[in-house]
Amino acid sequence: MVDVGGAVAGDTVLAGASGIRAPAEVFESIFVAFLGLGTLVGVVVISYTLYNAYKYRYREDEDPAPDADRPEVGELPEGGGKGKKLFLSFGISAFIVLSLVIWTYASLLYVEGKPTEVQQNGGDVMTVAVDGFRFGWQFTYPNGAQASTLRVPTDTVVNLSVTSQDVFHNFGIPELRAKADAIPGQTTNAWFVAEEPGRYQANCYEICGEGHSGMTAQVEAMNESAFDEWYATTEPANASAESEAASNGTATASDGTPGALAPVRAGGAP
Ligand SMILES: [Cu+2]
Repeated sequence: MVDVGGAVAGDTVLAGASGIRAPAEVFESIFVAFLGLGTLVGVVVISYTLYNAYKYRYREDEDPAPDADRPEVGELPEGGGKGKKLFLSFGISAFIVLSLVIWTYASLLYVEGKPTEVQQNGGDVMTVAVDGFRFGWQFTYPNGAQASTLRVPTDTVVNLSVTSQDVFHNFGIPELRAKADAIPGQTTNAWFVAEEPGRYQANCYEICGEGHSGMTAQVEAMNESAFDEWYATTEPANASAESEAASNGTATASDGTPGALAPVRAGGAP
């Protein structure tokens, strides 16, 4: 059950087609484990309390336990069997708590180190730079292309390298369990794997001004082939600015109508 370094059998149980457990799955299993154990402990403790409250209820006619070895002030209660019960309950609690701490910590280490590990093993990691500004997000792809919608291929480790151009922001895609601070002059990383094509919403999670609540971005997970097709049409931000400027020039020179630009823009990268 303890998943140190991510090479244990638990790794494959919840893995998608990418063979990599996404943070969403890791956090889901931590949540389910804590919820399950918390509920179990709650049921046991409350039931045992109620059972004892009933068993030792006040009865006018008799002392329910005449020979009971009642605790005295300044003495540790021994309970049944010279403190065995106490020892057992402390022991089980300590075991459960320690197991949870170790398992959770190992899971978090896995989430922290996975993109690096995948890269070191020659796997595909797509790193996208995320730039926060008041009030929006800009995504820069490995080829230098920029967009305001984050398009990603499914079943691929997407590593977000998040920073900010002005004040503190925080980039988060709740459904994919990816979230990172956007701090000017620093980069923070978060990653995710989108297993199914679909649309998600990214939000800002750091109050940053009057436009904070509208500081959202669309995230679109596409089939790998659809993504490749789209990605092939993108070009570096500088290059597209240059080519636009160039076509600007020719358009203006040829007929002098700014309207002639429209088809050029429509055909370019979104
Ligand atoms: Cu913000």
